[in-house]
Amino acid sequence: MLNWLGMPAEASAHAAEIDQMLVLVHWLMVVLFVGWGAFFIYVLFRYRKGANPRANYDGAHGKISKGLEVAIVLIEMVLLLFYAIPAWAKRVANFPSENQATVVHVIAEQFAWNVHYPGPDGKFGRTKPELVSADNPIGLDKTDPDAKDDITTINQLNLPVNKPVLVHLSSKDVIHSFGLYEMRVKQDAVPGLSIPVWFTPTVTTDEMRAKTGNAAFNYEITCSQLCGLGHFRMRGFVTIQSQADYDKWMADQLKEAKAANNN
Ligand SMILES: [Cu+2]
Repeated sequence: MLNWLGMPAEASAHAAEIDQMLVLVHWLMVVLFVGWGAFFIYVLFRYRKGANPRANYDGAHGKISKGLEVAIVLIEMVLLLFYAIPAWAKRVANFPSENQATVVHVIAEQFAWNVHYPGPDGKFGRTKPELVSADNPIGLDKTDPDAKDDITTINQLNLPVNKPVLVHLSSKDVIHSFGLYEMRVKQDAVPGLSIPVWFTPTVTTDEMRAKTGNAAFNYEITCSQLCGLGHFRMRGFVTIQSQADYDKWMADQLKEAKAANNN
C-alpha cells in the first residue's frame, strides 16, 4: 500500500509510524469506497421505478445497515485511540531537552527560510525587528555577546544525523508552513509566535543519494501554506550529515563569519 501512495522516502525516527497510520486509514477508505460504491449500484437497481411504482417513505430497516455503521465507528475509534492519539501524544510529550538536541531557530519570511544557529556557546543572540536589513535578515543584535558566535544561513539547514533536532519556528510577515516531507514534519509558522517542532533525522543526504540512485537528491524545506506571489519559490534545502561532517561545516561557517566581522 505504501508504494501505491507514492510517499516520499522515510528519513526520520517517527516517519514509519506516521506512514503506518496513513496506510491503515487508506485501507479503511478503500473498503468504504468499494462497499458504499457497490451498495449504491445495488440500490439503483433494487429500487428502480419499474419495480417500485409507489415510493416508500419509511427508509431502511434491518440489522445489517445498523451493524455496518456500528462496525465502521468501532474501526475509526480503534484508529483514533490506538494509533492517532498515541502517535500525537508522543510527538508533543517527548520533546527533547535543549542540551541533548540540535537547537535552531527558523524564521520564515516572504519568500525564504532564515536559519539561526546559536554557535559554540549554545546561546542565541538577541534579535530586534528594527535591526532587520538586507544583510541582516533576522535583525541579529551584534552588540550582544551571545550573538558574537551565532551563525545565520538562508535556505540552507545543516543538521547532524541520529540526534534530535529542536526547531523554534517563527515568521516575520505572514503565515508560512515548514514542511519537511521526508521527515514527516509539517508545522505552521505564525507571526508573533515561536512554535517548537522536533524530529530525529535518521538518513544522511549522502546515504539517501546512494539509496535512491539520485546523485542530485536533496531534502527540501517546502513552504506548505500559500503565502504570496513568490510562494512557489519559497524552498530551502536540508543537508543531513554525519556528526563529524556537521562539526566541520559548523567550523567553516564560524571561520567565515569571523572573517566577515573583521572586515
Ligand atoms: Cu511561505
